[in-house]
Amino acid sequence: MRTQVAIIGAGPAGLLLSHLLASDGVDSVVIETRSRAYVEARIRAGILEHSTVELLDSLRLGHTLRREGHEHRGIYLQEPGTRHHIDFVDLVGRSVWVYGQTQLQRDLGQARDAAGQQIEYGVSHTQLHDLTTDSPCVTYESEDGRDQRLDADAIAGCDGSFGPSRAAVPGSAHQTWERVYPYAWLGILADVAPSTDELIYAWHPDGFALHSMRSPTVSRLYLQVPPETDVETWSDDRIWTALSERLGAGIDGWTLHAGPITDKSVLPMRSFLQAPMRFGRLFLAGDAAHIVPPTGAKGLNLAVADVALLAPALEALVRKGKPALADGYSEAALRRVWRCTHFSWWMTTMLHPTGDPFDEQLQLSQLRWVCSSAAGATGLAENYAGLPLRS
Ligand code: FAS
Ligand code: PHB
Repeated sequence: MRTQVAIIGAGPAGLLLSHLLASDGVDSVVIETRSRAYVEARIRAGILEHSTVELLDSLRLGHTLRREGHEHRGIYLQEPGTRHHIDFVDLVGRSVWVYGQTQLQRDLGQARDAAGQQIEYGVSHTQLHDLTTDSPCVTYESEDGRDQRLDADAIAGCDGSFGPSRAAVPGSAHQTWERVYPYAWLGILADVAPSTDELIYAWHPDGFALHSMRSPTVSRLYLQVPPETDVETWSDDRIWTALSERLGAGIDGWTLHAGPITDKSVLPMRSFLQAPMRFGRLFLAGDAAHIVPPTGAKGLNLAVADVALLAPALEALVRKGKPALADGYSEAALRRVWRCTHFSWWMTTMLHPTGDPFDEQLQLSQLRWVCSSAAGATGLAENYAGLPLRS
């Protein structure tokens, strides 16, 4: 087969990129190792930045989001006894939307179906070849067991943190940065109405807790646990007790409503970045190039920002033979990636106690400054609600 852009990975980055390329008249083929059902069922991100929603609206992909999603003005930051609302709309005029990645994945899949996009699910043995030529290709085994070769003008590595694209860049041609945090998140999905109107990020001496949600009847909550935690050691009762203590400590008149837990998992916390995000005709986007801890709700939104930059660069390269945008892609993408990497690290290290008394006083001082200073609150709001895509 031949196409203009071979896209590896049918997650948010890969599907949105194929949509953006098609709107620019560029053909692509998407190959995905998992089944469509698996990809669409993965429970991951829950917050869409202002810029992400604006982009989806501009592509006429925001209808279901605006019908089923929930716009939030801000978040609550909390320490025992004090819950403080940070109002992004008042501070920076931008809101965020609660809309699960599973729902966005479904919307993108339906839009690509309607456009007749070729997506091959269930592939294996994906390999990238001839990346430093103008005729790279991807070989793989299709679901029916046949060996395939996909020739392209460019390859988009949208295959996440464990895909082959990142590793296809020779060690001599890239630099990586990594920070592994000494804690993880235990996340639950529960069939119970949220006990809050907007997200609560709570610092507590026992550990961080986050109250998010997916709908008026489904809550999404997380609590800090040791990094190697076995999720089976946390019974439902133990989870609700810990969440209730960490989210409710000293908050008079507030209680956390418990309910049936329908999903439970432990999410490790790390920051990772590989640069440059390009090697020859291979371009990396999304988790294939960078990982952020979920505290800042940036992972999915960064993947969107990457492909919003990559699509016009690939259009200029493969349709018009103009390489300038493609040559500038990595540097432009990395400016936002490092900004979001810092913000995610800052939110994470501010809110997760490590048992070090000095660190904990610094965390509380920082939290109290953000909650009491317009400058501090505006800094958080600007980063959490998201900078304009072309910033
Ligand atoms: P993805 O990982 O979503 O997609 C990559 C795709 O490539 C996958 O479907 C994979 O199967 C496929 N692939 C891999 N190897 C392949 C191969 N060899 N051949 C073909 N295909 C291959 N972000 C937030 O903003 N907020 C959150 O709350 C949040 N929570 C998260 C919770 C969890 C448990 C995880 C794992 C991540 C979370 N994230 C969160 C981050 C997450 O949402 C990612 O940022 C987002 O999925 C990135 O999208 P992609 O770059 O498309 O990568
Ligand atoms: C979620 O709803 O899954 C979520 C929200 C905000 C975060 C992380 C996860 O910072």
